[in-house]
Amino acid sequence: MFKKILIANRGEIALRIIRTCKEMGIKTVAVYSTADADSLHVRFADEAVCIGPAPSPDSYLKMSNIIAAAEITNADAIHPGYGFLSENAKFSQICEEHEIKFIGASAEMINRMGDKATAKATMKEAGVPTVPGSEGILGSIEEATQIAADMGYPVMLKATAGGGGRGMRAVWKPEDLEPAWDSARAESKAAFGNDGMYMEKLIEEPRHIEIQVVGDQTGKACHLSERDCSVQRRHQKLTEETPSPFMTDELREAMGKSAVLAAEYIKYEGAGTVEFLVDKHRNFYFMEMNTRIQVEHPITEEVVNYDLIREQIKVAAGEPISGKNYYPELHSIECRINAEDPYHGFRPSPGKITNLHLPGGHGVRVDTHVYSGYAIPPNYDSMIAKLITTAQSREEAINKMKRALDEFIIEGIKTSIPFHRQLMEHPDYVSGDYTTKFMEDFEME
Ligand code: MV4
Repeated sequence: MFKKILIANRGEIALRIIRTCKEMGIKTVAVYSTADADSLHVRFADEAVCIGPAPSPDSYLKMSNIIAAAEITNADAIHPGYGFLSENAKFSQICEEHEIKFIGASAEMINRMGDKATAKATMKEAGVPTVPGSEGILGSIEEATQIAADMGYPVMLKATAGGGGRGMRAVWKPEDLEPAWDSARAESKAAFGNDGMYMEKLIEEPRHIEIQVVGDQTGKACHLSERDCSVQRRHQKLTEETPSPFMTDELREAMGKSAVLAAEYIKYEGAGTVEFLVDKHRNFYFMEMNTRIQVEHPITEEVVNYDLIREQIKVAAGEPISGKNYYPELHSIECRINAEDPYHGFRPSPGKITNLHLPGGHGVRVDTHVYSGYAIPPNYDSMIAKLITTAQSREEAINKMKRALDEFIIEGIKTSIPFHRQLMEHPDYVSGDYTTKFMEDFEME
């Protein structure tokens, strides 16, 4: 087992990892930018190394400084968390070359799942359901036109180097295809240096339901059931829940089996997430595979009683998984509390927290790094806390969420708490009858 792990991240996820390391008797090294000198992950770690100034490219993305910090503190592993370098193949490779265990996917795996057309082709070979569409990258607009005509509109053009909604265009009519082709390729070339595009039949009003998987070094994988992440705004998840209100036992079995099939086919090692699109007939299709721990992992932990960070560390150290799958015994909801103003287009609201009171009580978990007097730096993403409520039923989890949101006091900045409070009373949310289109019609009162 590792003796010392460097956490190459900040904020709540850095704290989350430090907590599990402490429980496992593993020493921890925090890295921080000058803007985070007073951040809690610095205080909670056994050691801390300043790796540069506030801008991420000069600190949390500066691979040389992070590797240097690992060398001088003699860390034997690096946990990247999510975001930053967590899915950076070059960083994974550099860790391997320095004989520092990267607690994440190999460079080869990151590249394979990071190229969306390759990931999809791999899944299709494995026998995982995929959306009908082009066989890989489109060679020309003529080929795109032919495939769209054969499939019928609407279709979805996607950038192979994209993901998370970037470089994607829905096309409803033949005359719109070429302009969409030109603009999507230009956007993808500019953003990723790669203009490879593929095409799929457009799935109307899909749900985003993802399956948590864990694979070990023997190539065995298990699943830990689903998370419904359909409530998103501009491809930013706002709230997630498990079990999905749209799930049935047979759909869960089928999706879980597909996710394990996918992970075992690629011999996936570590914690991963297989994302699916689910249509109104409960057909499910592979969307993307994420090779990192996700923001929303706590709701899974709460309903199956399993520490995902602990399992990531154990698997990275070569330990086998038990092999059994995990099914929700409870219902859990996560609300992402962001320093944003929901009454003004969710625009960022950085600043100093002048007063903070966190909710508590049975079934309430708050994963956060903020404290009263903490100044939120403008350099990083706006999420300041994750509020998770867990209960025997969805109705009780919603009631507990409403009560916890009412208890949650944050003064000095605007937050998305009022949005979540209103969401918990929205008829389509309460009924569970929502899709990825839900936020298009949502209005703050
Ligand atoms: C789709 C789709 C409909 N049909 N693919 C969005 C980001 C990336 N994960 C893929 N996404 C989509 N792919 C086909 N063939 C609709 C979306 C989509 C979406 C998916 C999940 C969650 C939110 C979404 C918001 C808009 C579009």
